[in-house]
Amino acid sequence: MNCSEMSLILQRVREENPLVHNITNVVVTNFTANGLLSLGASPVMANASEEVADMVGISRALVLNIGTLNRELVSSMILAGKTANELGIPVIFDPVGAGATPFRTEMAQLIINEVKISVLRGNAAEIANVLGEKWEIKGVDAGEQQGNNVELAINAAKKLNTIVVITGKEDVLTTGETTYLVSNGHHLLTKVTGTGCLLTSVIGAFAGVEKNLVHAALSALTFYGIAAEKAIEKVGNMGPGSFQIEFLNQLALVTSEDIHQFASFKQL
Ligand code: ATP
Ligand code: TZP
Ligand code: MG
Ligand code: MG
Repeated sequence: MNCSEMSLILQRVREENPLVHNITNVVVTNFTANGLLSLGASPVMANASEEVADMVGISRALVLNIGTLNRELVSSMILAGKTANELGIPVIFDPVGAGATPFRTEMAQLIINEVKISVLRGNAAEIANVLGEKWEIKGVDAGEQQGNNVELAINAAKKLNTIVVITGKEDVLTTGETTYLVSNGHHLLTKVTGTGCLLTSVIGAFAGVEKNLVHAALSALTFYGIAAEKAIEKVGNMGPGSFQIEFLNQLALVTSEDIHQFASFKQL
């Protein structure tokens, strides 16, 4: 895939304003909705089991996020996910905090067993714990443990039969056969809560307009990292608060030219 193709997908998100149905956590709900709006997509948050099947039926992508889960919410996620599968709507899953508690790990694994996931996105510890490897995780943040993220992602993609994205200093995207590395981004993203969750929803928006989900996810990762770099250029070292606001601005401002100039990705 090349920068022109990436730019076209971004343009289509902005033209088509795909409705993205999010069943997400209470920490990041507002940030996620504003980030999707800034990008040019349409967010909707709907959790009730009485309405999730109807809502996913009018949406272009479904994003599931277990950041502040409970049993009722997990039931809604499974119902929405199964409906999305029947309708051919992509399902993007963020197993926030998998491994931090046994409940989280079990519920993440249950969702993956019940719903066909199109793209699984998490930090390295979350993806490892979903696979049953007990990596150290500090709440919802990747712990200090280091491993080979490329190997881990390929392993996960093969075992779970889905596209896997592991984010960090470099992002890994793999089908198990084809693997890309994206190095756009900035470490201040880790100092603003919800930047991982919003990225998962941004992948949903791109998947809502582009059937090739590897191209959709790769474009989303590159675009997102460039938005962070442009935000830093504006706010310098003013700190995470200013960065958060400018990052939201930049989601609306990244252009095709920026993608051609700044994209930093490679196929392995
Ligand atoms: P965590 O809770 O461990 O921070 P997360 O779910 O918030 O995980 P991240 O891995 O932080 O997700 O990814 C969110 C965004 O931040 C991605 O675009 C990723 O590329 C970027 N990112 C994360 N760490 C770094 C880093 N050290 N340098 C540059 N970009 C980073
Ligand atoms: N606690 C439960 S969910 C959540 C926190 C702090 C937000 C996590 O967001 P992200 O995108 O993984 O940093
Ligand atoms: Mg984070
Ligand atoms: Mg996260």
